[in-house]
Amino acid sequence: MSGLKRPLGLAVAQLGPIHLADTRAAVVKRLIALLREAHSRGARLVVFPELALTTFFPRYWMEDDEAIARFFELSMPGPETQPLFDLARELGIGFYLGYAELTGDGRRFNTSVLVDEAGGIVGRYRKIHLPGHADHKPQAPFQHLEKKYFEVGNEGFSVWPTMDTKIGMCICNDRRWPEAFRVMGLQSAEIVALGYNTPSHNIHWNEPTHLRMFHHLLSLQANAYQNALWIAAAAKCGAEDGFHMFGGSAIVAPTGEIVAQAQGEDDEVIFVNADLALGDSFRQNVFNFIKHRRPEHYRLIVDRVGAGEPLAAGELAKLASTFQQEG
Ligand code: CDT
Repeated sequence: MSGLKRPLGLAVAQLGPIHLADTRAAVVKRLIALLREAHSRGARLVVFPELALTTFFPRYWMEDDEAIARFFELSMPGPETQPLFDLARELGIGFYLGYAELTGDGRRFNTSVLVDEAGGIVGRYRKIHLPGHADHKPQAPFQHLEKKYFEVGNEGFSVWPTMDTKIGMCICNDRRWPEAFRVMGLQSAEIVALGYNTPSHNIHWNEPTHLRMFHHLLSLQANAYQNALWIAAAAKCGAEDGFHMFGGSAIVAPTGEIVAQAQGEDDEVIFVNADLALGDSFRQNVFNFIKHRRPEHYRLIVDRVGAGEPLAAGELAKLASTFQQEG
């Protein structure tokens, strides 16, 4: 007897580097080994990283459509990923997998899927907060071309009732935006799965290296606590062809505490027998949304994109007075 009220075996499968020369088949073999390990440790759900099938290709400037297309999947599962889905069904374990999606009509998204214990896709998320740039920066040590290679996701931040819980998904840079987690919290998410690839060096400004890891963990811990949910975050990390990305894969409880963290920068499974009921007391007390939220005073969050001038006295109150509460 575990003594936990609603236990769910939750694993994160961190990936070490994937180099340009690595084949899909070799990567899927690694994913399969990690899935087996997660299952042997009691996981019902395992979270793989963002763009888990290839190297983090947005670091490379490419103009040729064919060169770009080789990093994308035309179907999920496809011939190379089918064995992962087959094994998940055989073992009865669900997973989150990030990949580059090329749609039938030629659109490109940075996507993740949620697969249930029967091996079926129950959810799809297309990354909304795309960092980086779309232009070539020849002076930079590497590129971060997510704005060139992907469209902004068009399906919102959904939450899927599955595996006796409610699971939301987001991808990498999304974790820095509280709005993403609040939208999922408002749909009663109990777990948010997320994969990431975070370069250790920020090409946009001279950010001190130690802040990169600090802000990663800070974002996970704050968003888990403020929305009373579990976050399972999986890195792809280490040096891919010499370009380093940090690890720090973690499972964070609704208390905001890190309850498991990867030790290195290679393939590694971390696991927690998560009590889904742990979020209940937060949801019933300090973060009892229906009781305490004041959305009439949050109007600027959706009305404004960038930071603007302070509003004149009375303007905020006027905005609040026109707020329409849902029925
Ligand atoms: N993959 C991804 O979203 N990475 C970003 C790096 C931002 S620096 C341009 C992240 O937020 O971790």
